[in-house]
Amino acid sequence: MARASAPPVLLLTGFEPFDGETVNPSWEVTRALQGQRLGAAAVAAVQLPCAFATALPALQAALDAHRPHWVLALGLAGSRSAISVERVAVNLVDARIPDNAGAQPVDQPVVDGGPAAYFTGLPAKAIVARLQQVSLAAELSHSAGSFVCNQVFYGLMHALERHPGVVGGFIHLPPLPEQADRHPAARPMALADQVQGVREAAALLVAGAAELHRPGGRID
Ligand code: PCA
Repeated sequence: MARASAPPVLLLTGFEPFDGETVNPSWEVTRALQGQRLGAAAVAAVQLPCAFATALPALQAALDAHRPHWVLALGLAGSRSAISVERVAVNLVDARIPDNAGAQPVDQPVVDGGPAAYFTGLPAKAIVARLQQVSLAAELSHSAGSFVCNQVFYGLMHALERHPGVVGGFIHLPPLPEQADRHPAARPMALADQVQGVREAAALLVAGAAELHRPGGRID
């Protein structure tokens, strides 16, 4: 008997805790959504190591294993008070602190000979507008930094060059309330709100929502 065909996969990745912390909202959100249906998609959740040498091999293994139609990579931005949809990944690694394996590479490319940058495949402004509509703190971001998150974002967009039709991007999340002491400059966001924000973003991605071409840049 023919089996119903499996639903297309949305690969959701989150990072393990880093910098001596015991929790990372990106993994808490990712695992909360594991196995759920988001519109047409089934969510596959994968944890990535916060280590330059192993993060991209782990991402590639997840791409090979799940053959997703969509990829949403998440990370913590400890200084931010809003869900930040990243627009640009740069071909640069410059680590301010050591990663979880003790490596602290400085001024290296993510991909030797790769282009200087990639733009996100997400409808970034449409996602920010939707999150704000449902009263979640959300913003566009023009830099994902130069640590492991930017490396994964760049490596993801580089890998997707070879997979036309697969759409992906990166979103940074603010700290959780239990991380407030470690991140005094940021306004934390409850896990339930972060999960809701990522669900909304993923739903737009899976639905193929168009980008909103309205002003959203910065002058600073
Ligand atoms: N945030 C770090 C790496 C892992 C994470 O969750 C970053 O922004 O690079």
